[in-house]
Amino acid sequence: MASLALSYLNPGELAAHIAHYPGQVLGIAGFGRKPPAAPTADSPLIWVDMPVLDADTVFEVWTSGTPVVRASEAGIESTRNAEVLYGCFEAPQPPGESIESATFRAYTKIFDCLNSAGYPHLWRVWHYFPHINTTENGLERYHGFNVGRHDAFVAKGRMIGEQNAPAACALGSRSGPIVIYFLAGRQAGIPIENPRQTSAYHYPEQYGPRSPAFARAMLVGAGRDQKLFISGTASIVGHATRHTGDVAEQTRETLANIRALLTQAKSAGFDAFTQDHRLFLKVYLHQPDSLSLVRAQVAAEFGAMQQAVYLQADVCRADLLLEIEGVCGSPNPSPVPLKAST
Ligand code: 3EB
Repeated sequence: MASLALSYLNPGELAAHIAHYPGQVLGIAGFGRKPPAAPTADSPLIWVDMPVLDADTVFEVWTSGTPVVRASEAGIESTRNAEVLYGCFEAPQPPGESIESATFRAYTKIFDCLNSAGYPHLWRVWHYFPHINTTENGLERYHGFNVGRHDAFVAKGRMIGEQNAPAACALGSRSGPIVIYFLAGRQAGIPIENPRQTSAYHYPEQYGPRSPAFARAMLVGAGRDQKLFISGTASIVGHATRHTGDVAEQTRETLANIRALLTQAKSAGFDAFTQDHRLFLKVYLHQPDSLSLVRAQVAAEFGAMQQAVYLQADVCRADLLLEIEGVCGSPNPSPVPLKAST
């Protein structure tokens, strides 16, 4: 996307970034055990209670190449430029309400927001909520989340499958509400599936009564401004978890899945290894003491093109020791000339 770039920043870098791109920050997600001091009132800011493994706080910052317009509707904080809309909100799950119902309400709100704003194509969604592997009302909370998400797609006339599923991830936070942020476009992206894996929306029932509504990756934009969103990726082949209990082998399998997605995206017209493209990764580890091992494997696989942040989280299947998400593209929001030269 011409008008979309990602940075992972520490608090000092965030202040400098905001000063450098006034009016162009689409949104900020802060990760850490403590709510970060709000660096600006000008951009949507959301916080996820999740330990960062090699720092106190990390900010994921989405920046536009052009000025953004801000809105707040039905509790969703959003910003938009000509092509992309960023939104974030906290979906509470009040005592007595199931996660299915809270998720259904949340997704209904997202689709209403996108439809009315005119950015109907959901590209990428991040979800964080506590106790993701805990059983509640007889259903694991991640499975309940999948029921609510699925039912909202159906209720809003978005059939789940290749044309409608966004790239996504869902991770267990330490506390708090369901935190959701997303990117949506005026134009549809190209969904990418992984030939090594069963599409998640075709998972058999053993993984829950409704299958997860997400695509393995989503390719958006054109030319040098393409971006590839890689969903949460783990040690799954077909639909089965591989290498239970072995973090090194799970990492190797996960990296093979990411490689497979880059190859698939290449056949769909994406070239990850040209221009100034970088691979931004968020690596979620179940066990913090696996940090140095996993970090070495990730660096060996992608070398200087990758930049990764390491977080501690519960993954959507209790037998997965890690999950990696990625964004591949140019690190800079394309500067748009303010005036034609005369
Ligand atoms: C989601 O939105 C994505 O089933 O292969 C993360 C990592 C997720 C792996 C998988 C699912 C998987 O539900 C969650």
